[in-house]
Amino acid sequence: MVKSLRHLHHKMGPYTITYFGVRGRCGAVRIMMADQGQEWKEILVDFADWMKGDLKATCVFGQLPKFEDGGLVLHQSNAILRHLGRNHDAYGKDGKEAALIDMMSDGVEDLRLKYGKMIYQEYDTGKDSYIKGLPNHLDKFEAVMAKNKTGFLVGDKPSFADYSLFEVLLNHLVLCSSCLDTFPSLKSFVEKMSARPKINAFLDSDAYKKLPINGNGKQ
Ligand code: 6SG
Repeated sequence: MVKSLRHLHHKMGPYTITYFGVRGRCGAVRIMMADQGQEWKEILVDFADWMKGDLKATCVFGQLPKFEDGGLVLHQSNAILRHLGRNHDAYGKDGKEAALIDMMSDGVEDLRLKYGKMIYQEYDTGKDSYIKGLPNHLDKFEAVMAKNKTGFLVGDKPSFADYSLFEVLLNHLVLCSSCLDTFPSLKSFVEKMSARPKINAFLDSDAYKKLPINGNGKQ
């Protein structure tokens, strides 16, 4: 009995995500866990339940996602990505690579925040100018990707920053399907990441496809 329970626990993996039924701040976390061969438990929270406030009161910053690794409870999506990076050797081979990965992750976060502001606050009035200005942000990632030549931002295997960039680029391709046409290294990065067998299977799953990108239905 103990043995089979352990087996079940092992199969589930030690991870649990508690989040709204969107990709949002968990998109990259889920893709990373899938690519690292992890299984995880999903607790989907609907907004009416969230509004009751009980769960919110237990969240460190009053927000989701909440992530559990056994007894460790984490909030903040980028802290979750970093934790997975440490657990699965996706945080560089040394301190210098880790620092560069942090830098690129913060660059992705800046883009994510601009994207979120446009989606949630100014979709109708700001979408066109956002798309117009996009090359000025994407070219920075293109330059790093082209310079490194391995197909990843830093080092020669995917780090948590690559999963985060990949996911934000997928969202941007939905916003504007031609946005990578002038960025060959980013285009090839997205193609290669999408073709990694575990990512490919995850992106093809109902669990992924049923979730909207954003909480307000805009994309
Ligand atoms: C919203 O912003 O999904 N968490 C969000 N909102 C609820 O009461 N820096 C951290 C991080 O990286 C940001 C956390 C993030 O982890 S994510 C949160 O907890 C709160 O503040 C975006 C998202 N939105 C969808 C959504 C469903 C219910 C609340 C948010 C309906 C749709 C939008 C508002 C109401 Fe909605």
